[in-house]
Amino acid sequence: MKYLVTGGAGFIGSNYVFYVLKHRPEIEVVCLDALTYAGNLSTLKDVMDHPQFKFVKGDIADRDFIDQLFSEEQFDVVVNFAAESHVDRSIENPGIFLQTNVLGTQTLLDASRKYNVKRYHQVSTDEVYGDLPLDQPELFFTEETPIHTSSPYSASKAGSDLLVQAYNRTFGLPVTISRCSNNYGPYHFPEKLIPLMISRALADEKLPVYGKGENVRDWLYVEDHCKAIQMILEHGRVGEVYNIGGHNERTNLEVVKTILHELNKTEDLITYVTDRKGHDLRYAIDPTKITTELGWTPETTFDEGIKKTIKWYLENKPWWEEILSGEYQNYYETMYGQRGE
Ligand code: NAD
Ligand code: TDX
Repeated sequence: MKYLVTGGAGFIGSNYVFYVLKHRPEIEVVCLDALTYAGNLSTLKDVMDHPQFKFVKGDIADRDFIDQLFSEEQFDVVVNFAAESHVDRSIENPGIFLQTNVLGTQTLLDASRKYNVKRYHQVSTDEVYGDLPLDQPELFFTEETPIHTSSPYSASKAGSDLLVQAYNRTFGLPVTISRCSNNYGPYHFPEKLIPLMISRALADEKLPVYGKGENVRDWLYVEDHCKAIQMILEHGRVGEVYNIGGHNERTNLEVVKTILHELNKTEDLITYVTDRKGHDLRYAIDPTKITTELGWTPETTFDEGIKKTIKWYLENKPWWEEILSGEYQNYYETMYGQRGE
């Protein structure tokens, strides 16, 4: 079996590459990544010489290149992680989100059709369902929840999901879609909440909490997500959507305070800044379908996972310090300079 894993130099894609090489030695993995600001080749250094692994640099939206790659490699399975993934960037610059997330997905779907890929899997997000109110904790996202997006990012992910479903219905392409809640763990890019707060707390820098810090996210340790995707590929029903998440809800303030506590830092590092535009209030997944159909349950609780994650960031400082020392510095100034306290 030969897999194409797109976006494999990013956070979840790299963890998925490691998962497959470790647990499915019979699978050949070709990782395609454009190495945007979020893709980091050093993340893949331990698998670069693995006999079942190959890295290819390229853009999922480049039709000629994608056609040639599919023609040469004859993939059995495509797992599409490649995306612009940061909500705040989508508010500043929506165009690249449509280019990569929508047109890039379409390009991969066309090639998957032409070269008879046996399964196309789209890695999507719970953000396509919009948000839930803070005062009704009994509500959860199911696979039947209507698509109702808030940000250009989530709109672009919803657009790609709809295209994937259309290619299944219209052309019979064998597809599956997974919609996952917030991931955290090793190799998470330090623009996202958890690694941003860990790296800044370690440097005794202010921790910018949007609004009042009341928004709720349902946190999933990245390895649990990778395992779920593999179960969907091997046992999931073609044409279906599976939600992935595990009842690990926390307010942002709880998350930030936990990180400060674990690092022995004081809460006066917290600074409340202008809220994100259109900020989704609460995400919470009902994982009944994947649990009952495929037997998946998350193995790592938030309390364990956050400890493991902090340990990883402490032991792998060169990985994130290199990112913080480059172009990212301009990003932080541009994005947070305008927020004020
Ligand atoms: P990430 O930003 O860390 O990684 C994205 C990767 O895609 C990077 O390596 C980047 O170089 C690559 N890429 C971007 N544009 C590309 C292009 N045009 N062609 C080829 N490669 C390109 O993102 P992530 O957090 O690892 O998310 C991966 C996927 O999972 C995304 O589709 C995202 O929407 C989805 N997702 C993420 C989360 C989360 O909490 N991080 C939750 C649910 C779903
Ligand atoms: O500096 C910050 N301060 C802050 O309060 C940042 C970066 C975030 N936040 C808040 C906003 C959110 O309520 O923390 C929460 C999490 O923010 P992000 O890490 O940006 O994640 P989110 O917007 O929830 O989206 C994530 O989960 C769903 C991923 O980035 C998406 O790719 C995924 O689809």
